[in-house]
Amino acid sequence: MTRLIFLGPPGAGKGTQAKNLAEFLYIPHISTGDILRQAIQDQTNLGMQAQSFMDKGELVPDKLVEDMVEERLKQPDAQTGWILDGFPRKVTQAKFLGELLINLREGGEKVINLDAPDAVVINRLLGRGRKDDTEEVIRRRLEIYRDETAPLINYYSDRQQLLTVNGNQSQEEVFSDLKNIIAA
Ligand code: B4P
Repeated sequence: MTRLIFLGPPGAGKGTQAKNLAEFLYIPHISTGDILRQAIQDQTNLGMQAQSFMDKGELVPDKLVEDMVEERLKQPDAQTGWILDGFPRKVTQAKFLGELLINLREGGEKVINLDAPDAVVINRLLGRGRKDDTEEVIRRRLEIYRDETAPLINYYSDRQQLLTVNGNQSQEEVFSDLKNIIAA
């Protein structure tokens, strides 16, 4: 069973590659960013609470995201594997996930660290132009990535779960590297 977590700065290609890899492996692509954006569009309670954080490039409070991930991982289609994209984003969320997977009797998840330099990701995100893709908000997201998310690289490396892929290549090259690394 394949359980993968995508780590990396905003714009490294997590969403892009996680979607392609999930289709290739016939497992669900679970993107916390996509679920939150859908909740905002549907004006649900969760969406209304998350919006101001996302607009500023801040992380949405743990409890909201953790409840959302727990509910999603308990769905029938997630019983045969999954790709988590955008979660965990900080050590507290990683600890939550570790405990949740023990409770669900799941394990063996691998973590893919997809990296790319700041200048490259800033350019990509400015080119995409989502609501939270303004230069000021992107810089804030990168700062949060460095402070909160990058420590997860050591966290998962210490647990021998980390695989690293260079995100500063064409989408096809990254996808090819990903297929090789998960097959190895
Ligand atoms: P996300 O939706 O996860 O957004 P992201 O980190 O900016 O990356 P994304 O996956 O969208 O972009 P990608 O690199 O694929 O998070 C958005 C917000 O949601 C966060 O700021 C936060 O507020 C909230 N949130 C989400 N999860 C949370 C959590 N766990 N806890 C708290 N808050 C949470 O691609 C970017 C662009 O690059 C695209 O245009 C793509 O086409 C292009 N691209 C990709 N690969 C390329 C390549 N190889 N070459 C050229 N271009 C490429």
